[in-house]
Amino acid sequence: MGILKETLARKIEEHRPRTTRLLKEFGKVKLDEVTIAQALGGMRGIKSLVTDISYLDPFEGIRFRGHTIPETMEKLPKPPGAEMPYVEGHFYHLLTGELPTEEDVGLVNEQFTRRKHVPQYVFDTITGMGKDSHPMTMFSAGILSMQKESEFVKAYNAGTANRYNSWEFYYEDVMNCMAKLPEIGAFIYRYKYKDKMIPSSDDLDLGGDFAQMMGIDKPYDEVMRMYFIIHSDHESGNVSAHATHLVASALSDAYYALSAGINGLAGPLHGLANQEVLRWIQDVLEKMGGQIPSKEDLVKFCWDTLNSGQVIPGYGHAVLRKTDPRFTAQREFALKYLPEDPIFKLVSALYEVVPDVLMEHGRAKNPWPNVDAHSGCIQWYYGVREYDFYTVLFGIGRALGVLANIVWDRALGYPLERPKSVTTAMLETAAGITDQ
Ligand code: AMX
Repeated sequence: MGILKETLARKIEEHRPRTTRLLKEFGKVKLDEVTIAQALGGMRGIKSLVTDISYLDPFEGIRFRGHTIPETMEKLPKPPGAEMPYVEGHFYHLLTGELPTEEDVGLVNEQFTRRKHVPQYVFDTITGMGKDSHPMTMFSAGILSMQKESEFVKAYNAGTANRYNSWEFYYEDVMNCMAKLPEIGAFIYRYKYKDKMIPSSDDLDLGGDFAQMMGIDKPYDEVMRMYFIIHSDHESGNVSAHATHLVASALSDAYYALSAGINGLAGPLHGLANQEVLRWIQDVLEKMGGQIPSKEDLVKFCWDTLNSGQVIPGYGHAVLRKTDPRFTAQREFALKYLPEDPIFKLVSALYEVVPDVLMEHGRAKNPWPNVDAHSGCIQWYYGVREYDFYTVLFGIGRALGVLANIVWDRALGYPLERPKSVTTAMLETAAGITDQ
């Protein structure tokens, strides 16, 4: 057992009695009540999922293992001369709940290096789909193609996986899968838009290696460290996290589960919003003949979008009720590294007008920007202008959180997820409606 797995085993042993006690002694304590509006409204706000890996406060934003984004950035070890922490250290933090030392980071990096070789059939699966497939379809299919490698399935079929040790096989699958995702992502980019693949290097950290496989110079390595960290987890109810958790609850292995989560991330109301933001911005620029629009023009474009029945991408959130700190982290980076960039200026100008427009529109509960309002602009600046690729970057980051979560799901014995549905007639009866 490697040292990371040993630390995790210790943490799991320490944690299990807490869950067991809550279930045995306090199982009947009420956490929430469900209204008809919630049953019809996408289960917003119903407290019915448990994770200790991250928590999303509507006003403060995300905390990873109790740490805000600025605290996370400050406390995690960083490569020499870098401002952004090692992604490997963040993964250690998500998985174990402990802040890693430099040595711990090295151990995760070593694990990833040992496990990162991507089998040729994964590339064949992706290229076999043709270049006209969306990058998220390629990414999901690439992940799913590796399902036959699952250590959990081997143990399950051999009868050696049980309620107590299943997490160990999930852990092996999670580490094997996570180690390969940067190369699969970079391969999709290079295959679809560039001429040839750039091989992975064993001497770099995850962020640095990803940047060099993309073929982009510094400080793109810093961009990607920040990017993967801020996109990693957003508690359990969002579509990608919930889909991964739900599928894994059937004891489908990590490959099946992550592929499902990635499919959810590919929706325009979720992760695909980052592509939609850039598409929308390009549309605005095209209509303006390449000129930066005035404030009045922007207000008009916002209303045109709303009046045509579309949402303004990158704004609003199901839980957040203030500017997303993931937006703020990227804005601070952009103010430092690309303050004069025209797309950044446009993103900043939108930040000044969209909230007022959405408030006047009166529908969105949260008129403030989310993570996706900013992420494309930084990618564009560093030369990744193929915006339909952006959600793959989100997906590599999101995998860190959702994969850590399914290891803990098995460790704490969370069962098959199976909420109850009712009929419309039952809702009417509950509401006391008698005239139907
Ligand atoms: N533009 C226009 N209308 C919006 C809006 C926006 N950015 N955000 C919310 N609304 C509308 C909703 O469509 C809904 O309209 P309806 O009453 O006609 O059905 C109404 O406001 C109430 O919605 P809500 O309760 O505020 O939001 P929600 O929880 O239903 O949805 C979200 C949340 C993110 C899907 C929504 O804000 C949205 O569509 N935003 C734009 C897409 C986006 O940026 N998605 C990325 C979110 C972050 C992420 O997951 N990556």
